Amino acid sequence: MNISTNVKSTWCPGCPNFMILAGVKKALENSGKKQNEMVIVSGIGCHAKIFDYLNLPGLNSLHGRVPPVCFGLKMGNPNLSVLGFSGDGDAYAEGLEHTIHSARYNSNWIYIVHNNQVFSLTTGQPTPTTEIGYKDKTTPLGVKTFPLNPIKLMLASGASFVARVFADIQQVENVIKEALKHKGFCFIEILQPCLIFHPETLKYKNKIYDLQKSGHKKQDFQAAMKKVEEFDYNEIKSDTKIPVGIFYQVQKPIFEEQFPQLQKLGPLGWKGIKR
Ligand SMILES: Cc1ncc(C[n+]2csc(CCOP(=O)(O)OP(=O)(O)O)c2C)c(N)n1
Repeated sequence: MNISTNVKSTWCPGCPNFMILAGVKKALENSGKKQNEMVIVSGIGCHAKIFDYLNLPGLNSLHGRVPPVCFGLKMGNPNLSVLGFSGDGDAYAEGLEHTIHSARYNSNWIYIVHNNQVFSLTTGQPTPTTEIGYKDKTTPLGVKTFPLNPIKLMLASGASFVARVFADIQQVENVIKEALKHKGFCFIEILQPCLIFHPETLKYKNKIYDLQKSGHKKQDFQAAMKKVEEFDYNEIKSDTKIPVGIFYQVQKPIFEEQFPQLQKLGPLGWKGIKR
């Protein structure tokens, strides 16, 4: 299966979003799923352009509203594999409440957040994960607030699969493959340096280390909470090592599986039901 499109890319040359796209394609094309068994949803921003480059059904939704659209799709047809794509502005600013409740609901879909620690499409304003001191034309005196740690937030909110990877083809492919096997809400953050507005974060590439290779036990909540503390999104210039991989994975009740009427739906979802 080939899920490429002929749409000309408008990402900046060399943008790590190209790596994310390549990793997503590899994972989905080799998933054994048919094109009409998968649905993609995007927010608004540079990340959202991925919608144009994947030949899959879906919705290019509103800024910050990826989770309710994914959740709605899952309610309409629980047989679909649903993947949502957001930016950090999308997921942690405008749409933060949806992100939290998605973790709590544990509906079986995959949320992929391209975190470049700025609002890139609108030319680099700070988001909730931008480091203290970052300056742009809207914040000439520099950011004064400590960044949010989204991994910690997702763990605290009850997510059953919490991962972070760097925008590297292999890492993205591997984590999506694992997420496709998981039953429940999967939160995947991808560290995606923005070469234009936040190029310092490119150094993350040399600071990451693999949680699974280091013996981290992903079913251990306390161990995950401890690992999360190692990188706080503020020390982007220090040599602090950044753990990547699956922080936490457990089986919890899945929202849609608790409704018998949803279990009866065939491949067409509600569309296949005679009323
Ligand atoms: C409701 C709403 N608010 C604000 C905007 C303006 N807007 C468009 S893209 C964008 C930034 C997106 O940043 P992020 O989600 O981090 O994605 P990135 O561009 O960095 O991939 C904003 C604020 C919008 N389109 N809709």
